[in-house]
Amino acid sequence: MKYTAAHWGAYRIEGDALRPLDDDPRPSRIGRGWLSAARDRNSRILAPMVRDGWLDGDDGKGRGRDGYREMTWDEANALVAREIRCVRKAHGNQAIFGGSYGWASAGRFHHAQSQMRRFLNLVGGFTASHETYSHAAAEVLFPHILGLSNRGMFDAMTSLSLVGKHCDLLLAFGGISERTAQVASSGVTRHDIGGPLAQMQARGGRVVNVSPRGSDLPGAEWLSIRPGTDAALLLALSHEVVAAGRADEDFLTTRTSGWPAWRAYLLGETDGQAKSADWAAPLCDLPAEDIRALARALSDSRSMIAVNWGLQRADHGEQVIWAALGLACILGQIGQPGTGFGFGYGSTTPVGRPMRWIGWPSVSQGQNPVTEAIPVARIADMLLNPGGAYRFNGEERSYPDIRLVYWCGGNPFHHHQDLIRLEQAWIRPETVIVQDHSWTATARRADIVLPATTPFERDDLMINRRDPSLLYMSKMQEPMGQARDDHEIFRGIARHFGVEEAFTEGRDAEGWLRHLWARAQGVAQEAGFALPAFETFRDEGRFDVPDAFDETVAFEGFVADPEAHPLNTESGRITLHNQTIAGFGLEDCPGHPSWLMPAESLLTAEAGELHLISGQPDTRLHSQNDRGSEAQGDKIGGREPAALHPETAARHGLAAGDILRLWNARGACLAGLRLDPLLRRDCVALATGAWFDPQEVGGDRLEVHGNPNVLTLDKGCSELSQGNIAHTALVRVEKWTGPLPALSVDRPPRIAGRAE
Ligand SMILES: Nc1nc2c(c(=O)[nH]1)N[C@H]1C(S)=C(S)[C@@H](COP(=O)(O)OP(=O)(O)OC[C@H]3O[C@@H](n4cnc5c(=O)[nH]c(N)nc54)[C@H](O)[C@@H]3O)O[C@H]1N2
Ligand SMILES: Nc1nc2c(c(=O)[nH]1)N[C@H]1C(S)=C(S)[C@@H](COP(=O)(O)OP(=O)(O)OC[C@H]3O[C@@H](n4cnc5c(=O)[nH]c(N)nc54)[C@H](O)[C@@H]3O)O[C@H]1N2
Ligand SMILES: [Mo]
Repeated sequence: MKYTAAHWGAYRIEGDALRPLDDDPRPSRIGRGWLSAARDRNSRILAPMVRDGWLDGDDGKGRGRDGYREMTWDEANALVAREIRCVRKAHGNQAIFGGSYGWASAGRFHHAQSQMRRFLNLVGGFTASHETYSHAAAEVLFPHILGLSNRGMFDAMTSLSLVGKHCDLLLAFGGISERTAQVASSGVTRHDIGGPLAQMQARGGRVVNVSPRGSDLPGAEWLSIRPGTDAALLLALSHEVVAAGRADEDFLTTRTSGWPAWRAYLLGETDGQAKSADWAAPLCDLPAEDIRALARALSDSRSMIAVNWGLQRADHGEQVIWAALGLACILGQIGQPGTGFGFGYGSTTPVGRPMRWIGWPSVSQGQNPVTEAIPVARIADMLLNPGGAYRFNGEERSYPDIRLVYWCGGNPFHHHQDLIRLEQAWIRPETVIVQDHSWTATARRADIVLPATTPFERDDLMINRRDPSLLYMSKMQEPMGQARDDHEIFRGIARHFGVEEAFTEGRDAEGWLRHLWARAQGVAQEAGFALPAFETFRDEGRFDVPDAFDETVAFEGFVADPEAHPLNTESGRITLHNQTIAGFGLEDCPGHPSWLMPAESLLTAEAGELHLISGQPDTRLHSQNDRGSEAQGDKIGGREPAALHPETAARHGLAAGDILRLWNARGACLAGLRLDPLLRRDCVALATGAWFDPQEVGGDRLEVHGNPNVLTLDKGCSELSQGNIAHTALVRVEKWTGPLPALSVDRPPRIAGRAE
């Protein structure tokens, strides 16, 4: 049997078609648009390219506007090697930015970033980036307050199956959405998020969706909170439980540190403002009586406070997750099956899935001799302010001076906020090299463009610790045009530096798959089971890990015996007031969970402004497959759909199917209107990922396709984490009455010698 896999699912290859696995209960809709996207000759990069203006020394000004000319691979490899050498010699390796954030594709060997880092490390290293766009605030905060690593955010979460069996009241901030649970980094064979919640409801349990969108958890009670105010609601719930004398003082005294300081804040002893239900009600736009009733219900039941990842991609995103943890401590149910605190349920498939965690091998990236690194979402700041000072997690730092950007397997002109500002920053480096299979907005802003293969065009292994099955990914078609595997591309460049042998270790791609499989066999043996021979696996295509499902109770050992199993925090306990963070003296991240007004909020908005929700798209993975049939079929007039409540639409004189213009001081874009009665009246929802297509229209710069990142704000959550704040933005909407500009991203840029 032949298989292939993607971050959104696993497929049997049947002739020229893909079939979801028979045992996948709810295959992702993203997969339906995969083949058409990968085979679209108008989106695929068919040969190595170099930008016209760069050859003429235009200082980057033509990026995004220029045409390209084709090169041979020999020319391209020599050119890339020459550029790396020049920059290295003149400025040192830290002038090369290889942060290259992005999801690339599934598959253990052909992982674009791993290949790139392995190569750059062999030629002296590069400036890296740390954390993710997904959950940077949590990645920086959790080690302080919970002693939890990035990996623990997956492995250590209480299993949703236990929530289904034991929880009576699940408060889900941002919901638990099948839309986002379609995806798991490195591949997923089964989609099954909904079962436990249905089980809970069948037992008479209450599931409450706290969100501006009812669709974030269909079938649940809906608390339609004003976006950006969840921390205030959590503080108020905490206050009400404490004021009613229902706080679990034993848990607070023996499992947490800093409780007296946080308690004083909740009760208003430090700032004269009790964080009561009456205080929070007008902030959150929820009735005070409902907040009090919810607080009573929480302390009367077996309860779980769950927060999705999206909530902390917001200004002061640390506060909401810390306040949620604080409330769970006050309720004292952490460490029990199905109750307590959860982070990220639904935000991807594996969070909360019962799982036996096995550490499968991967390709070694080597050691980076350069220690310079930036918080991932500070890319535009870095390019705009070489030498500029910034703070991160208690450190005073300055930005490196970047001369060469190498991006491989990510799309910053999808993922970054305030893309018009990023365009300005992107002019700064001397050279931009992008390796991708498709003409993404980032590839269109590169000087040297190298065409990579898609997973359909190579053999690979899907082996990841978050999925219970291993798949042999079989090649389905020949590479399109002159596309090469990322490994092969770097091998060709490595030759120019005399490190080809060090890069390949003498193996070709098949040799690497065999090598990884042999190492995986060793790992399996240690785990007490045997993997088949490589050839057997390749023929059969699939191996299911035995006894793969293991339920987890988060912090069980610590709660049972905090002395014997202390957390890796400053006190060994959960910190409700953290002395280290307090010692940093940050105004935007104090020493305990606090209410801080976001940079933009409906609470301070002018008349006519709406809150923008730019979450993950249902039809694709970020910008991937946007040119495929599933995403295209969802567009309105060729534009990304934006949702408004029917009453809001009517107030603006808009009807379903209209084209609307969304704008603020940072930018403007077009979108097609879809009505959604389950959206708050003061919000507009426009998913990420429509290929960025800014044009000059009537003397203004207008993104004509529906990319929300021309509207979002490029600012860190705080000086603690510097995470992105994609979910904090105000916009205005109006009907677009002008002629509808044609898209330009549906065809390649101008290429010399090729017909337009
Ligand atoms: N407004 C707003 N912005 C957001 C978010 C939000 O909620 N709101 N979410 C943020 C989050 S959480 C994330 S994770 C980011 C995601 O941002 P990205 O991960 O950058 O988005 P992708 O579109 O998945 O980019 C992956 C790129 O890798 C390329 N690729 C795929 N396979 C290969 C391969 O084998 N080789 C090579 N060389 N390239 C390959 C794809 O063509 C694509 O261009 O976006 C962030 N941006
Ligand atoms: N289909 C699909 N699935 C994906 C992805 C994809 O591109 N496509 N990307 C994957 C990635 S990389 C990540 S990181 C995860 C992200 O997973 P999440 O972060 O969970 O996803 P989002 O869509 O950003 O946000 C989920 C919901 O949070 C709600 N929300 C926004 N602001 C607020 C607020 O202030 N308060 C409250 N209470 N709710 C709010 C919105 O209504 C939104 O629908 O998704 C993954 N899953
Ligand atoms: Mo993400």
